[in-house]
Amino acid sequence: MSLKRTIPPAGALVLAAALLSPPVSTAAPVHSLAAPDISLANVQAHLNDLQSIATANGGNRAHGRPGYLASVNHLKAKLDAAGYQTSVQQFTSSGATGYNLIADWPGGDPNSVLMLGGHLDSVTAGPGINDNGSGSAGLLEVALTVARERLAPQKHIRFGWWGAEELGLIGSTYYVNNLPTTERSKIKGYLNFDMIGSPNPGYFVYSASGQPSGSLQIQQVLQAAFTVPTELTSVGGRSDHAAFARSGIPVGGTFTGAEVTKTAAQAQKWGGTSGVAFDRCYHRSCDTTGNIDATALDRNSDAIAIALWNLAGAGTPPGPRFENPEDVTIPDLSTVQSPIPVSGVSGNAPAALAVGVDITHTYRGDLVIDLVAPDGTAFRLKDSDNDSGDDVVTTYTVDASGEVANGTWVLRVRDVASADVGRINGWSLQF
Ligand code: DPN
Ligand code: ZN
Ligand code: CA
Repeated sequence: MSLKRTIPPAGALVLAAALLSPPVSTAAPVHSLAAPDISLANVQAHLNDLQSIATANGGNRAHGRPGYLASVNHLKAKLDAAGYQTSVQQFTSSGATGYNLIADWPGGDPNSVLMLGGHLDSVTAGPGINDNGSGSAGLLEVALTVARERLAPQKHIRFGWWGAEELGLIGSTYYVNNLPTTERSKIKGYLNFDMIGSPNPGYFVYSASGQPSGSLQIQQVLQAAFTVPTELTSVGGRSDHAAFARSGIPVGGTFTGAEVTKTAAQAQKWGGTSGVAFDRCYHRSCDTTGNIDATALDRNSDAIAIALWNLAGAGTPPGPRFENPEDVTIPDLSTVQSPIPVSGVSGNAPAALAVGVDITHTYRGDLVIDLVAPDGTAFRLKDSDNDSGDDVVTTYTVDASGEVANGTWVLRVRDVASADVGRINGWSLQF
């Protein structure tokens, strides 16, 4: 509800503070969950690459076979080009050299690491496109998206692609067991993605039950990342999160099902075929690019990004927002102000204080607009000029990092020329 006032005589200095009703301040502790969409086409392209690597190397990407190291080198090149710090960790298993690929995204708190991973090796029977080209490709595309977005999260982000999972979680166990205790304690969470594109998919999230404390948050973030209903599953020791869990690191992950058959109830809620395995080609030669459900792959790839963006503190949660919605008339050749009292914000204002201004005017070139900090420091938002357009409806960004946040901020509007008038409809401060 706006209150109109009589316009005082022209030339009068008007300090028409809109104090008839107290300014409304609305704190908005809403966190930005906005993770970017992960391109399904790009994930599928990574799967095609892995299929080609298998085809060119005897039909598989298994530990100790050339298709495995070719897979590592392929991913490493993409990650290096995107700005990751990569390393290849070697180990020996069953008389053959195995490799873990580790990729660190520069930045973030080195003492607080969020790690995401999955195994890159296949069984010898086939190319391992769902198991686990799918998790590997989803993770790769999320990593490349982090780079494209120049993400600067609170936590340090690290990805791992494990070798020799199919021989008994060899690579991931080697990695965890060879981390110095202090490095292990820096890892605040590990998310595992092993089989995320099953052709007759289920939507499973690793249950936090029986896992280290802190796992429940990961479980809940992953559950919330899906628009389809999910079921909790106890993956137990069947994938690479197990070594992390044994070290007390919170773990979680997603899974679209392997050799187990889909029930009628599951087919009801997820579609697909009941009485048939989630993945009929599990550990078989037919685990090719034809063995992927694109929707499941898409949803799970997006879920990886949503979990990362949330758990890494990536979306900068906006600070509180304050506004004064009261109308203040702007007579000719006058100065008017509208206050916003700010309280409950600790420390200084941000370097990008967003000042939303909504002014109706018949000739905005008349207006000089300042934001005045509680201590009287004025920030010029707009000067007068010959701009004959009307109204000023915009958001200015002010570096107010030198100003204490709490106190009364003022929008000061000066009309410097005759013949055109207007009013402040309202304004806001987003900390
Ligand atoms: N660990 C998987 C494999 O590589 O065979 C299968 C699996 C994944 C089973 C996740 C249960 C849960
Ligand atoms: Zn697997
Ligand atoms: Ca005027």
